[in-house]
Amino acid sequence: MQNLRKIKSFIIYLANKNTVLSDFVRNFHSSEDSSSKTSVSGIQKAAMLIADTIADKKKILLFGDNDADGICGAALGKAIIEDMGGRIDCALSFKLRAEHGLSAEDVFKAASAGVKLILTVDNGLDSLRAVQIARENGIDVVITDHHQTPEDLPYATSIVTPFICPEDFPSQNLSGAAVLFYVLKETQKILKDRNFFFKAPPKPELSYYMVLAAISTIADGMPLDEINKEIISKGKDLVQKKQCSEGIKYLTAQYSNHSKTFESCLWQIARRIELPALFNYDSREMVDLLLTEYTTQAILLNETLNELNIKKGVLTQKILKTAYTLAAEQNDDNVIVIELPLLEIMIGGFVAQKVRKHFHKQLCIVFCRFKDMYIGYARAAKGLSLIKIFKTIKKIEPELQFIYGGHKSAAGMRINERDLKKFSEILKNIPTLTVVQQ
Ligand SMILES: [Mn+2]
Repeated sequence: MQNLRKIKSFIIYLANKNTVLSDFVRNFHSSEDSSSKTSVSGIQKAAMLIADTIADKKKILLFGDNDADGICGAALGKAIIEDMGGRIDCALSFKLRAEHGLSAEDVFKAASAGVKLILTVDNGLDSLRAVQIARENGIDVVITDHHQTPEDLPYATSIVTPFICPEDFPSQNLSGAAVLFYVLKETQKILKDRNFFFKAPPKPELSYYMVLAAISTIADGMPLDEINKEIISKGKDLVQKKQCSEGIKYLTAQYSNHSKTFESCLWQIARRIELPALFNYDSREMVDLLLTEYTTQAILLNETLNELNIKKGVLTQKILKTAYTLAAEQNDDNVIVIELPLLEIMIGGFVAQKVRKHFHKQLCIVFCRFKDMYIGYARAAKGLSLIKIFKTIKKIEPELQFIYGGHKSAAGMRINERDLKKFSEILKNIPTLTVVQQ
């Protein structure tokens, strides 16, 4: 059994290096016992697994997306799990990878570091291959996410999203960080019921970290329903009472000078902490920035962000100019599809949205070539669902090889070099996009 697992891992490793092997791997997997693949959704199962891993002193890898929501989620999760006595490593995704979110490379690293449970925040739903590799290596995977549900779910040990298990959440509009917050709240309850904390639950109380959920809610532009309003007002309250980390105190003091409201202050913090990822740098220092108890560290990290922000401004102007010129040639079409050279800065989503609005289009996709594929950043007008549009294209042309994920009006995709032209043709010819309206 042990040998079989090793052979499987090796084949998957090879497949990672060589795409020709990927079909073989797919067939190899489909012959397996399907019972080992079953995912159970719901907070209870996820919280139980996390609680067991903490209690057994086994190592957890918390894996966040590299945007502000994912970074806040990683900070919130790291702090809460550490407070509960868990052993935890933290990692964030990179924009320039063959896969969005958790990738095969991340799983191999985790396996060699002795990780027993991978817990995702704000990503994971589309990480089919990475999750499969983790399970093959005896690593449990708990996915917490808030993106749209894809057609094929990964074979995680447990999956928790407000769409897949709505009964577990007070709202469907939660940010990724807030989803994790509810999972960890349940985890703490389980450990408390088991008397794991002896006398009292750990300090600070969970609500201390609510400001991180508040930043992520604003960062992702989540609809401000009653629950989200409550999260933000709790965050505001904590900041006013100075019940937050020195990092948050410093950032809110810095950015409230330029902001009329608390929400716009959070918005500015969110855009700042995303800067390293835009340059494809590791975002882990941003987790440190949010959690640090040293003002000096906050000052130094914020200075680095200021420099990156200036660099971003210069590059953005240059890229937008090119994008507008290319888009102007397609002004008669319903949909704009533009290709930019691999950007020095990953602002494809921002450019797509700018172009879409500037040319009054319902949909715009910006593609950047990366190795033998294209990474696509799509933005659509409210009322459309990009996920449904991509599903429709898959139905029209099942031969096209592309993967996608995200939200209704902001989504990402990866497509084979040879399929890009055909994909763009179909997309441009979907009749007025009405077939895919919500
Ligand atoms: Mn998110």
